[in-house]
Amino acid sequence: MLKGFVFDLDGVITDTARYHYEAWKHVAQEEAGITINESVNEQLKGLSRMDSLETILKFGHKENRYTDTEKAVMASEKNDYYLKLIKNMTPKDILPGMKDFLKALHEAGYRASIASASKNAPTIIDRLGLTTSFDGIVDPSLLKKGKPDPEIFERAAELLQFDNSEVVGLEDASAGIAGINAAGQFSVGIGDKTILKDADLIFPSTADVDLKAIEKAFNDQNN
Ligand code: G16
Ligand code: MG
Repeated sequence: MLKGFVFDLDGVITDTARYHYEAWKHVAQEEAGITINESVNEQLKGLSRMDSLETILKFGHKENRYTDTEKAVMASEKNDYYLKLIKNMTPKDILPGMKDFLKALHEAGYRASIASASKNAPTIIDRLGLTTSFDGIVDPSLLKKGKPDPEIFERAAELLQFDNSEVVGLEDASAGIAGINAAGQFSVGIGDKTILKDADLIFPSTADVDLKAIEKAFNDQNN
């Protein structure tokens, strides 16, 4: 029986990718002389802060140039810059349709949690005015592996005290869909159907996400 929903944050609830991009662009240029572009930014989606930095250094052919301490300084500089950018976020930054979707699922008696790789997820959820919409937020610093590993999605279901078979996971990245599937949860992809082809159900955008359609697809698969 369907009982709860596990949400990715960036690309599902709000668009933080543009702020991550702006912050990394600044730090990569200033600290390492690396000019990143949109296609590098695409690869950073869903990656942890440190994995993002490693990806950028590799792109600039500087993966062996810096000590762990230097890398930690760069990552923390990026975060300081990022935190300044997200300070201006407001409930207006919730992606289209998601506020209504959250309202509908609560009215129907479901519970929800957040499975985001971001250590800043609680701050962002607060800025968006959505703190009471979620019954839990996974702490990514406690995880052994990032997406596509299922761990973060399993923890998010545990926070709700539901079994993986009782929750739906929503994601905009293919690594996230792989993680949801590996956790044994029903996967909902938001975005391009060729990229998210492994999802159990796909909506082209957040504005299209529909509770009734999810319930129907979930029940069809489980009956
Ligand atoms: C998000 C972003 C990633 C970012 C990661 C860590 O993940 O997609 O680009 O690197 O969080 O963020 P922070 O530096 O704030 O800890 P998700 O899982 O919400 O898509
Ligand atoms: Mg995402």
